[in-house]
Amino acid sequence: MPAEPDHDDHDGHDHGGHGHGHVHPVNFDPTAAEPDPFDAAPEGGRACRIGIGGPVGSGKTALTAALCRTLGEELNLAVVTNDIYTTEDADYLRKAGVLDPSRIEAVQTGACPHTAIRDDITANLDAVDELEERFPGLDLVIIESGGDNLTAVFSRGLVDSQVFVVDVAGGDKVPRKGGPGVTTADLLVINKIDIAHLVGADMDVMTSDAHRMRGELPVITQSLVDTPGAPAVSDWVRSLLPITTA
Ligand SMILES: Nc1nc2c(ncn2[C@@H]2O[C@H](COP(=O)(O)OP(=O)(O)OP(=O)(O)O)[C@@H](O)[C@H]2O)c(=O)[nH]1
Ligand SMILES: [Mg+2]
Repeated sequence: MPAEPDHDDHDGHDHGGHGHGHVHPVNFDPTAAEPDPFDAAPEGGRACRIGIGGPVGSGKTALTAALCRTLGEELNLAVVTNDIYTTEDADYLRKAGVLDPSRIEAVQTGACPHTAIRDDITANLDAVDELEERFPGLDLVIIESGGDNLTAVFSRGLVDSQVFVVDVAGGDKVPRKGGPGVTTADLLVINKIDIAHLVGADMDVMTSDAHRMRGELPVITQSLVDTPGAPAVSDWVRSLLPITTA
């Protein structure tokens, strides 16, 4: 790039201005692309953080367990769970033996779960820091939100990418009801398709509504009963991580 003209202001200090009435940050590069909010590649070598949110009982913990089983051998992995009053989900994951118990941290939110993943993320950031200190070189931290409603999404200050899990039991209307979880999450998972026929949920309607609401963003339908390793979601997670040559 050609050298820029002298940026000094009258007081002799360089404030990054360049003579057209406004100030850019010191390293501003007008030719650089805007940062992609959906790019999960972590900065500075820290662990990639993936949030898993969605309504109560949709299968967030079951998906977290499946990802631990499938990816736990190949990745340096840890989990943070969120529950309102208990440590139920962390206890479940520890008991299920999906990961070394010390790789699982529980946050008790004490209030609406979305507060702890969106508004005041301190407790979750502390839990992630704790895990990163305990396990240097972590590749991935999965943060499971407490069950909430269709408006609950993670702050981009907490996670690099987020998965929103809905299930068929709520009826095939759920995707078209929208809300930021359905429309903006980096991945929408429609879970429990094995029981769709029992609740009269039409999978064609659910998937076409989901794609209509989300544009190019991906949608995965799955049953953790039929495919307990969550292969499609595991592949999606792998696609977010820096390529490693084992
Ligand atoms: N049939 C069927 N049941 C499932 C599936 N995935 C999860 N479940 C069951 O659904 C129930 C709720 O699953 P969880 O993983 O605890 O749901 P959750 O979203 O973590 O729930 P909260 O954290 O309480 O909001 C459990 O009994 C699971 O075994 C699935 O694909 N098919
Ligand atoms: Mg759970």
